[in-house]
Amino acid sequence: MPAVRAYVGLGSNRDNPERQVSHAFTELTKLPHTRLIKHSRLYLSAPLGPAGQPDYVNAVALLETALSAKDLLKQLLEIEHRHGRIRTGEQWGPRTLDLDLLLYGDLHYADPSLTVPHPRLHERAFVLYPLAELDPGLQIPGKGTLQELIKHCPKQKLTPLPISL
Ligand code: A4P
Ligand code: MG
Repeated sequence: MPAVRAYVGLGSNRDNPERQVSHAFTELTKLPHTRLIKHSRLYLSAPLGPAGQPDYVNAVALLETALSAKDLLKQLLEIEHRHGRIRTGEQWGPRTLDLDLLLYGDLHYADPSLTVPHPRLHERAFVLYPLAELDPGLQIPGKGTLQELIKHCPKQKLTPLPISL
């Protein structure tokens, strides 16, 4: 089966976020018909959304997968579930683990159950900078070059965390 390069955004701001994200990397290595090629550093980022929630830890992973985009997203939602993610209904509220399918090859597709590129990717420093760490020359289908998006992205507090051994 031909493999597609897919980028996954990881975010957590509850229950030891660094550990949640690191553990999620391990889970990504276990997905069927999928390889974790590399991941960015972990970043501490100011929350977008309701005030009063803790800072997030964010990162991006690059996968090579033979799963369809829908099957891959299903697997990602299952990992979220295993991390104790409970959807409270509060939009952009705090979460133990959020996995977003940012890009799936050059697929450009919009449906409520799956939209790629992720619809808010271009306005989020916590997604764009880790993506640039992995692939600075990336083209975002329907949105332009990653470097252009970074130039126009709203400023946000974003600090790489030291790599723990
Ligand atoms: N869905 C459709 N397309 C996708 C996709 N490309 N990736 C559907 C993931 N899911 C996708 O997701 C709702 C439904 O969207 C899923 O069932 C799936 O079928 P959700 O995770 O319950 O919704 P959500 O994450 O609460 O809402 P939303 O609007 O997706 O939030 P985001 O965009 O994920 O943002 N601030 C900082 N600093 N760092 C963060 O990581 N994250 C958020 C959440 C807000 N503020 C943040 C951060
Ligand atoms: Mg989400």
